[in-house]
Amino acid sequence: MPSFKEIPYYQFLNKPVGKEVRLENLVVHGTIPEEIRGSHYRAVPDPMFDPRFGDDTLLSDDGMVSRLDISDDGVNFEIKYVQTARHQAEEAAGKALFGRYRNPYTDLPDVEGVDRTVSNTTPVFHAGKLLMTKEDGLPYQVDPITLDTIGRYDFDGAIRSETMTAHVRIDPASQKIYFYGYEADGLASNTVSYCVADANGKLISEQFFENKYCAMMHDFLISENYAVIPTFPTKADSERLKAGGAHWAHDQEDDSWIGLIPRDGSVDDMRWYKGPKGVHSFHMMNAFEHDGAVHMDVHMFASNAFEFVREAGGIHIPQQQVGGAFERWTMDLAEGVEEVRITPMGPPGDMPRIADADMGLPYVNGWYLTVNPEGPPPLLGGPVGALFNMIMQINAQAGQVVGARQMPPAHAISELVHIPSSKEGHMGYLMAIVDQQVGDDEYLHETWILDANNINADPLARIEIPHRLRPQVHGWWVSQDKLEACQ
Ligand code: V55
Ligand code: FE
Repeated sequence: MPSFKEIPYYQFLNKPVGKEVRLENLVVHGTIPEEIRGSHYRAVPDPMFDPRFGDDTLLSDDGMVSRLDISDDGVNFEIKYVQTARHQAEEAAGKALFGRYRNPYTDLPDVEGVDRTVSNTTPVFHAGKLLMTKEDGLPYQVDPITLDTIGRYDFDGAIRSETMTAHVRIDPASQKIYFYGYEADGLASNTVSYCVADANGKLISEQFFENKYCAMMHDFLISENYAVIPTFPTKADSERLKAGGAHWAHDQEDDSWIGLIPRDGSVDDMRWYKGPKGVHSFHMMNAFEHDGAVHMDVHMFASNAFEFVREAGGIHIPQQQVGGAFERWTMDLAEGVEEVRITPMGPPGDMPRIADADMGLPYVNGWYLTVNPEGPPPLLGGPVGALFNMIMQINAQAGQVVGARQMPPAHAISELVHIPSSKEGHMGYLMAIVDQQVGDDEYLHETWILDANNINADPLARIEIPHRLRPQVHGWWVSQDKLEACQ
């Protein structure tokens, strides 16, 4: 069994922290605006035990839930493991029991039938519940105040899908939550569930459709009338899994597809549009309808952004050479149109963020992160090995990048959350964890709060987090009002 110390992926910022932490009365530099009261939740993968295999573990690390709580009484920080069945089984055994990423055939026989999901991708807050999601299973519900795990969440027994992805979309007007699960009825299956729950979290619709192939469908979008379902040719295969191989292999030669489902209608009315061959995207910024078309703004890559997924498909492209762009994909609703139309909007990047109030609607402001090829070298860490060091600001109406903030040398920035402002004409606030390398294996961490009206100004506030942190995946902002309403 390889140890963390021998696996390149677990070095630098990716070194496992391996424990729960609570820190109180954090030091704040500057002033936290009075309208920022609430909690910043983050999903942080952090493995408790050395993995049984060394090469594909980056997405299988144990999920932890992190909360930065900002109130009139001060700022506190806490991080706890999500008590998944998998985490509990391994903790009881004192070692890793599960095998390769999404391949149960490689698990030790002791854990046959135990839920393999690690709840490490997005903390989703809806209808007063905090759900820790991972696309290979159902979420785990966590108490938003204590961070204690309540249990596996199956919508009061209503959901039939075996999976729910980590990217959901909440309609700002109705507060309905739209989501889906792929491999919905088993490993490497083509069956996808499409689900809607109402503002109270009650599942009101679950339908199933067959996809073009079994694809890694990480994120999707809603527009006013459609669910926008992207399919890119990163594929699973049962035979490969049975032989103990990789769950995913990218296929550079197959088509990508966008499916439009009438958002509150039937999957039988789904319409498909063909996109370019071989491309892949993890995250989409927003979709909206305009001039008889559905537009989606998306972070596209020329291949899968994960090296282990490219390599499994025999694609040997060094990480820095994958290539991509921030693009607008347009699906014309006129009869007879069968292909997407693509317009470039900006340099490649990822981790898009918009205001919750803009979801699915024509919008102006959006932000994302990138590694500036002309900037200082990025910090090492995160799932692809290099961390982001630049914030990009877009104007979606103009269809272009309108601003950028370069992080200082030896700094990295994690995914932003957006916090709305009640002030007229104010674009709100952006908040994220910032890492700084101060020695070979020494780091400082702060939460920065930026004024979205001027992302290049000094942060309004910097909150010191005096403990080693591992890079997060996604985050979620929940206002104090919403937290109090669920007590
Ligand atoms: C991603 C992350 C995942 C996963 C699949 O960022 C894709 C992409 C942290 O888990 O399981
Ligand atoms: Fe994601």
